[in-house]
Amino acid sequence: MKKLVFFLSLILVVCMISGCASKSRHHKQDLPDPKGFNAHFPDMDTDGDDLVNWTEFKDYFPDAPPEAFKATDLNGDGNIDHDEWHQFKEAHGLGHKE
Ligand SMILES: [Ca+2]
Ligand SMILES: [Ca+2]
Repeated sequence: MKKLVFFLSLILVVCMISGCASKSRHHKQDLPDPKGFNAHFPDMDTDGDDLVNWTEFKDYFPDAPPEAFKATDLNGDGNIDHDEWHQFKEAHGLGHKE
């Protein structure tokens, strides 16, 4: 639970740094706008190995700090796999169409 709170604050910071509020319409005041991270996995996985490494992540989200990548890489193997990405999206209510 503590981890989740940390993670959510991290996303908020990431959101502010990357200025995602300016990219997408901000209508929910109670949540950091996670739409800046609502990417399709294959769009980030540019070399098509079904894993998103830090370089690919950084290419896709140039303003993202390493902490955001580490937080998403749940098992800490240095890559974000499909499952981890989906868990990240679900944690932010992005897994389902609104
Ligand atoms: Ca890849
Ligand atoms: Ca991983």
